[in-house]
Amino acid sequence: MRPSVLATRATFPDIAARLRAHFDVEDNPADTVWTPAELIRRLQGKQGVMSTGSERIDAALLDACPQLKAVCNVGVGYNNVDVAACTARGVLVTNTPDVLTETTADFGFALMMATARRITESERFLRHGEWTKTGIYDMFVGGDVHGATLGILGMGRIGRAVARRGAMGFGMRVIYHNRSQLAAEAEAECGARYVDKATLLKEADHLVLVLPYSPQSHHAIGAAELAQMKPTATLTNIARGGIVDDAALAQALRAGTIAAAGLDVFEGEPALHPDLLAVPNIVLTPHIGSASVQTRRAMAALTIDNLIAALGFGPRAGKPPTPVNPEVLALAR
Ligand code: 8YV
Repeated sequence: MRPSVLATRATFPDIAARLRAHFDVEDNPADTVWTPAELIRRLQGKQGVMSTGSERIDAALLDACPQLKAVCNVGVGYNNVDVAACTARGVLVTNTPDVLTETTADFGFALMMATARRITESERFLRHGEWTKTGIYDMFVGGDVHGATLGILGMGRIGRAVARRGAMGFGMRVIYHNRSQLAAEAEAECGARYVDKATLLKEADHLVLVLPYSPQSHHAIGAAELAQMKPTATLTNIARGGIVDDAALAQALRAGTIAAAGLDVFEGEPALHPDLLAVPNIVLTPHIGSASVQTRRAMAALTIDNLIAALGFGPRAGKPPTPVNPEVLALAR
């Protein structure tokens, strides 16, 4: 009997078609976001799932779906998956690192620049017909990006790619803070210098967040941290909702504690804290950091490679390219 798999969200049909060569596939062409109960119902009897950040894969789901062997998540972040619960039950988890690094770094840089130079705020002004006089000396003056100090919190692959853009493309001084300091060679390669978190907050002209979400990084930037930043500084979050205390950020933007923010991710998305919508000095995008055609296709293809291999098919049978908990594979041998 062919294994059955569930693709929880719509994806590129030509890429998804590869699943049908090996599996009976239930998919979701309407792209509905299922409730946890609906997800469990649809996962009954399935050995694999192609999941996204919209689905919570937790112990309750795993216990209700004991035949599940592989959770292949579209995205480099996998905080929607309880990896320890999966490992304890011998369920393999995979993600999509590397293929999205440069695209997400491009986006982070674009969002940081748009925030520093007030691009969307000034566009709104123009669209509303408010531009009635040319040559106003301080109209939408922002902060420079070139030559400024770029601060990066979290220094994985995407953090390093953002650092390279700042150091090599824009002559920025790049400082970072991370759980662990990079090796000297890695620091030299991306032109960044390690500092403690207090120094990062105090010295950054533009602070970019690129750390994974975990209980330890919840509200890593809240009122106390914002208060340590320069009043001229910007904050850009391309990491995960919940790393920033959105209510505290809205308050800081209103009070002028920092100059501006660029957010691609939010606590409780797709809902937004209403106060964020009420402040002008903010650039808001709907979690599209990895959204280039090439990268979204590469993410889908990698997820499908993982799922096919995880369930023992294809040229990499038993050796999925990007496992999160490879110890499960070792146990299965
Ligand atoms: C995805 C992301 O859009 O890779 C990640 O961690 O946040 C995004 O690239 C998201 O995970 C879709 O599931």
